[in-house]
Amino acid sequence: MRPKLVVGNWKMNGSRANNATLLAGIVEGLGNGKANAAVCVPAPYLQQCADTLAGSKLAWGAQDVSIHASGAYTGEVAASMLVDFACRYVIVGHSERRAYHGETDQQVAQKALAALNAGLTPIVCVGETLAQREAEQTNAVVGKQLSAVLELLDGDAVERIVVAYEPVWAIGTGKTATPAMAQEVHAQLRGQLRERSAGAAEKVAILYGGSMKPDNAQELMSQADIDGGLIGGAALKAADFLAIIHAA
Ligand code: 3PY
Repeated sequence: MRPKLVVGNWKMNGSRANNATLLAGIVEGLGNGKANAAVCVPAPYLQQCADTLAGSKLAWGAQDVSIHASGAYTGEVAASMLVDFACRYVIVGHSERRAYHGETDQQVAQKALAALNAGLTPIVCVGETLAQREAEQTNAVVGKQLSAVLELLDGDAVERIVVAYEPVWAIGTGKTATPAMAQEVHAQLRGQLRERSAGAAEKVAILYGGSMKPDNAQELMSQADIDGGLIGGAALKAADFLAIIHAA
């Protein structure tokens, strides 16, 4: 049985003052819950996480990473730098990065590899647009996105990734895939992992993202292949985020 994982994606939200209240509220409410939990925050707040979360049950991470190790790449953040801030996770290939920064499947795969090489856990996001779903291309689109990552990773490195299925049409829209719709895609992704390695299929957590909220979290996470959530807006309120973690 895979442990559940709930990760907050703060996106470009936060301030030192608000973060302090939010992080303290989450840590206080975590209690002895079974699920693992983490927050992926804007890079400038990683030090604040390292300072306030060290020794707590809440892990932290970033929302993007460079494919390069160092050098003349203005604005980029290397995986080794995230390790300096004791990050455990980094999100790669979120649909907002793919859409607004033109990230390709191959670049996302290289980001996942850079993260793994530094000892981080990449949370690899895949998902289809509404037009792609309506054209019945969901399986092909998410399959290709995951394949690009699997092709680049050697041996058992695949076992160290986390996958997040986030239908683009459910991000920031309030629309959520039904549990059955999400489970169908998660099962396909699990099958794809199994073709690569039975061990990876058993170990890799596949999270659902896209408007997961306290009122739909439990039903989504009770599906056989949904191992947790990547949470957007609801991760910005301690009570909502905790309700999702406790529903896991
Ligand atoms: C959302 O739920 O809006 C997300 O994009 C989570 O990553």
